[in-house]
Amino acid sequence: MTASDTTLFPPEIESFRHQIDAQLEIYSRLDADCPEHLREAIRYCLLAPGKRIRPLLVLTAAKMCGGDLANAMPAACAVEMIHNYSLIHDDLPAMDDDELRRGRATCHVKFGEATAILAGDSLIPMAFGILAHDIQPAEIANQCITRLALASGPTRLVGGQADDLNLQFAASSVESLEHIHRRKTGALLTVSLEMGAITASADAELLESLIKYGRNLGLAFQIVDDLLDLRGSQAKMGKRIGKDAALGKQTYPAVLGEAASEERAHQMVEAAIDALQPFGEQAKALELLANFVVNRTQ
Ligand code: GRG
Repeated sequence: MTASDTTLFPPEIESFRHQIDAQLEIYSRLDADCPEHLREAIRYCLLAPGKRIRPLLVLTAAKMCGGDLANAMPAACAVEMIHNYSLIHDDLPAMDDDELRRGRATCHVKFGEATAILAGDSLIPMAFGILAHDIQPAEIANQCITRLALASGPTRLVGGQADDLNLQFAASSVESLEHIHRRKTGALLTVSLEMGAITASADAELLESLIKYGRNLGLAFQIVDDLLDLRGSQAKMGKRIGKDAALGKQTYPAVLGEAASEERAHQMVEAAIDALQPFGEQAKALELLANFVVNRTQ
């Protein structure tokens, strides 16, 4: 089963998901110098049925800024690769120690820990190589590389994950929770929109409006993730739930309560949609994605 075998969105967005899946399949073929076991692990994770939210944000932003989708597709695949590496490593025994992801055994359960580490490792240079090689012109590729490197590095994705894992930094206020999640969850969502806009050579106003949308969407996404961990369905989510509470982890519902968390997620989505005013009617697809994020059950 690939991501595109499930229907989550209206047809025009589903058609993007099919195109993303097809391109990820091509990018993960890899030549004979890649050991078979490693290739299999990379493809098992990358082609598993994820929602593809980040690549959809890249393509939708590019389209709204009048860009060429073929030039945005490498950025869409690159951010999905970075996201997948982070999931593989997050699931390892040294981190979250999870056995289920996207409805299947996690990478280390299926292929062993060493191969899972290497599959995650592989996806990072693959992502940056694709940006460098497949986006034109070189100046645009360079901007995408710089922004994705920042978003996935030690001050954003990796730093947010490090603080989240470190009980010394256990968040106890909304501010400290947001500081973690702007980096751990928000940075990759926001850079997806940035790269889409950049591949379309968008002006500063459109780029800024997308960044604002991304920041709000990122927080809403995390709040909903926390709520789903509390009351979602494991079958639908395709991963173990109820773990945050079992670990006594500080989450939005733990800090704010369920009702206030839900309200905050809706406020964030409204703020995200509000930020799209410069796009007028063109904003519809991102409005839809924001509403999907807040109402999702998986
Ligand atoms: C290992 C550097 C490093 C970072 C890990 C991925 C991650 C950071 C943590 C996973 C824990 C978690 C619940 C993060 C919050 C939101 C998130 C990234 C959820 C998973 O993303 P989805 O829902 O997944 O888009 P799919 O499978 O649909 O792609």
